[in-house]
Amino acid sequence: MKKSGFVSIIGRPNVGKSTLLNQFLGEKLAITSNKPQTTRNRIQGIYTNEKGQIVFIDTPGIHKPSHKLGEYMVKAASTTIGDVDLILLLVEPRRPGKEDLMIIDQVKKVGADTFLIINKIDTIPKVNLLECINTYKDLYSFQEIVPICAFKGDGVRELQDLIFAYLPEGPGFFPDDMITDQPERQLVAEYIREKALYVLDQEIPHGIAVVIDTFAEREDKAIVDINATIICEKESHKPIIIGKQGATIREIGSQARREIERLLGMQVNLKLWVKVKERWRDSEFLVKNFGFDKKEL
Ligand SMILES: Nc1nc2c(ncn2[C@@H]2O[C@H](COP(=O)(O)OP(=O)(O)OP(=O)(O)O)[C@@H](O)[C@H]2O)c(=O)[nH]1
Ligand SMILES: [Mg+2]
Repeated sequence: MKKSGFVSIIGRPNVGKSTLLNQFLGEKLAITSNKPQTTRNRIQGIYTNEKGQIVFIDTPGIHKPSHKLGEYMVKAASTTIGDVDLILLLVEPRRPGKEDLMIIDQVKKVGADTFLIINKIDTIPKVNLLECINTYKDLYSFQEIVPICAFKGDGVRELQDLIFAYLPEGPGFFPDDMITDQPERQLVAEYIREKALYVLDQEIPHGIAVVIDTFAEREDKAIVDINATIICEKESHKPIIIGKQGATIREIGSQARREIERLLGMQVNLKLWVKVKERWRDSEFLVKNFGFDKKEL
């Protein structure tokens, strides 16, 4: 009998949740960066093999929100906790911080099956790992504790077997060849945001959103024309995003274009624009309009 179920990946910002999702699926479904609060929406990734189907839900990092967008993100993550067959709680291999403890409290309340996933084990000596495991053991009776290195893939295969062992029997929820619920346009917007996070420096990235204005395949040629706008929060950010004679935005555009072409398997003509919407992250109306799920607001 095949197995199937929903598995939520939760944890504080920047622990490697999206990296793990991508590693599982072997595709870039969720953008990643070294800056916290990269993921803003719930992202579904579907993994199917001969054993059955795992529907992963990558979530925004849980933190203390300071604006509407943050509230939305934390809600999107927290509501998955009670709704899934299994929770993967990701942490870094060191002593738990305030946010880790807060998340464990939430997990305790629901009492759902939870694996503790200790990620980034490449960053510490092995002896410290044991200490870390023991500290976490005292905090909650996790069903399993699994050390991994998400970006190299170490431990991911073992984790997959453990997940199947815990999932209930049943048929898949989605077609075998489906790997995500995200529309192409959304993936494209996210790829552009990832490159902006990468190219821009510290302060600006948190305040940007990317909106796809037009997305059209030409009738006579295998070319897609895409117009997208990078929304920023301050007038003073605009020239930084554009750069000297447009150098910065050109760099974001050409890095994004290469990945979008790989995704769509087609030549892409990408045009990027920049617009200012002051304090959009604090505006319910604007957060809604930048592609976030209205149910969560
Ligand atoms: N050294 C090391 N770094 C890792 C590992 N896995 C992920 N990272 C890095 O950690 C950073 C954060 O990764 P993400 O996958 O974006 O983290 P996230 O938990 O999804 O973050 P949010 O979406 O902001 O909540 C990136 O720079 C990754 O390359 C790992 O196993 N080892
Ligand atoms: Mg993420």
